[in-house]
Amino acid sequence: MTTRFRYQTALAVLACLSLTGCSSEWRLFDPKGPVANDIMWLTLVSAGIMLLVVVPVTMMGFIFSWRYRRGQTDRPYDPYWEHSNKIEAAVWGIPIAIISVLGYLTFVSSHELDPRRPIESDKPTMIIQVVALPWKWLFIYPEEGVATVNEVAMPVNQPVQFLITSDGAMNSFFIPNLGSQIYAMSGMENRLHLMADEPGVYDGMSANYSGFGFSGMKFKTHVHESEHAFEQWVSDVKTSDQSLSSESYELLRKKSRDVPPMYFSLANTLLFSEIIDRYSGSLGQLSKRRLSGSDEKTEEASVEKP
Ligand SMILES: [Cu+2]
Repeated sequence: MTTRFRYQTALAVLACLSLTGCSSEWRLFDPKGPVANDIMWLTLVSAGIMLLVVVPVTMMGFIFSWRYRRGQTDRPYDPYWEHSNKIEAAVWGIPIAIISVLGYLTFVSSHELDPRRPIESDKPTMIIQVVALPWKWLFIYPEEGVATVNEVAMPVNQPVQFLITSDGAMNSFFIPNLGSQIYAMSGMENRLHLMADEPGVYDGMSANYSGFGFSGMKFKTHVHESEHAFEQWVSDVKTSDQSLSSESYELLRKKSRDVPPMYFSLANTLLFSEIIDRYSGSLGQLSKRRLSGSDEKTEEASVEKP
């Protein structure tokens, strides 16, 4: 590598850093809810504690190589030196102290930030069911009787329980401004509690590569400024001429890329559990048959006869 090339590379890296720095792209450090806020502080505090080792060691590298450099005369020269209680205390004591503090923080925050732990609030928790489809996100609001694709909405300061599954490949449900990512897996129901404390529109994504159309598998999270505004949104969605039933779901679950937001009224309130059941053993086979309308029962009945 020539000096000139090195210089140009350094400039390019600096330019990239200055372009991304301090913008809203740093979503993990721009929390809009209690969970994301706790995660940000946990990250900063842990990184800070670990820097207690990195910074002094880096400085010692420079200081020692200067203090004990060849040719200096005011420091003792001791080539047979072999033990120091001070150094032993530092190299064992500091790591033990750091691991203890980090261990304590990890233990406490693992319980406090447990995705299954409901968020304390005087409001009842709202339920949103999430299905990762190839390659789009389906959101079902069982209580409101609506469903959306690639757009999710909630009122501000409303605790939300997301019930998450996948109909196909594994994905990862993630709204960086609101906190914890969690996996979406077929045949399973994962749970995640989140709350937004500031109205706005936040990006959502999958944090787990799932194939060809993955890059377009994004959604917007609309945090409405009041419950009233959210109810207004729900009634807007309800007026959609599209309805989500077991039949229309079959069309929706087909592979498609870069899907714009879609609104549905919800015809089948049990759809979410039927999607999970598809992947789980005999129950799955039954619901699959019920969904497809085919009748293989006669075949099985004849097998059961003695
Ligand atoms: Cu799992």
